[in-house]
Amino acid sequence: MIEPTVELLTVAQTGVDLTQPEVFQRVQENVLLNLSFWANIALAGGSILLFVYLGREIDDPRSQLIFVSTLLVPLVSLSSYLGLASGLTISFLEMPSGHALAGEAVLTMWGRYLTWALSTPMILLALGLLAGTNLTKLFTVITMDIAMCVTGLAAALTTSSYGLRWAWYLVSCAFFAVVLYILLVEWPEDAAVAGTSDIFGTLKNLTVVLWFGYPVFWALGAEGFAVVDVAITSWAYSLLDIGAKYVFAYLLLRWVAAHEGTISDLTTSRRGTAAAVDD
Ligand code: RET
Repeated sequence: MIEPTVELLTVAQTGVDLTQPEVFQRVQENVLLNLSFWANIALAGGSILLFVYLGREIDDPRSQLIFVSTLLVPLVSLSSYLGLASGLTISFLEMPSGHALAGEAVLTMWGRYLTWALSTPMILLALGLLAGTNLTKLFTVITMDIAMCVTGLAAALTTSSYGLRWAWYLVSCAFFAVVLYILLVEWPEDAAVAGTSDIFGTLKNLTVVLWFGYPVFWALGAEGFAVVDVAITSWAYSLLDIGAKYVFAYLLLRWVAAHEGTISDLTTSRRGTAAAVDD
């Protein structure tokens, strides 16, 4: 029953450049979409308070760095969702021929891809520090991850050719493959040496499984094959975000607060190779 309304509010007539107040109004009128933003804003706010509380007594510098990078995740998220809720980082883009919604202007939440370029490196920095990785792997994973987000943004913003949208998508997947390789092959070995295998294993599994959901929903949503409605895609991203960010961050910070000694030993024993970030 709600489908016609959703359609009407997420697909605009072409040739019409919507102003920011108009985009904002469309977001507000699409209750399902708007709720997916505000639920995450509330969650980000609550998480920031909880995380500050969890990290209040952390003294070790490496643990503090894990704490700050983890805290940045909900901080970026709050800003990201405010951008979406205000219509600032949403555009109606006309889809090229070949696309299921060719010729129609589709609501594109490009702000998501942009802010992922800031939040996902923080998740990886925290994970890498936990695994006791070296600077080379940390640099590699973070730059590849940023490249994944920026090329994902390019895929969403390309309106000249349907084929090129998918070309950008594939480039982004190639960067994602490098991130997965480091997460699944390199870091488990480092974590075993560091003595953080248990918690690293849990967080790695959570991360890998949930991160896979993002390219899947991109492909199914309005940006890709358009078999899933924009509001549903937005909720899918919002739910994935809850696991990939808040559950992840909570488990990590709870562990770090209780095992500061393990992280601190890691700094001392690997100084000169892995721990250059503390210098
Ligand atoms: C895109 C589309 C292009 C192909 C690939 C993608 C991957 C996105 C991922 C996003 C993870 C986001 C997280 C956000 C938390 O704040 C850009 C969807 C591979 C993996 C964890």
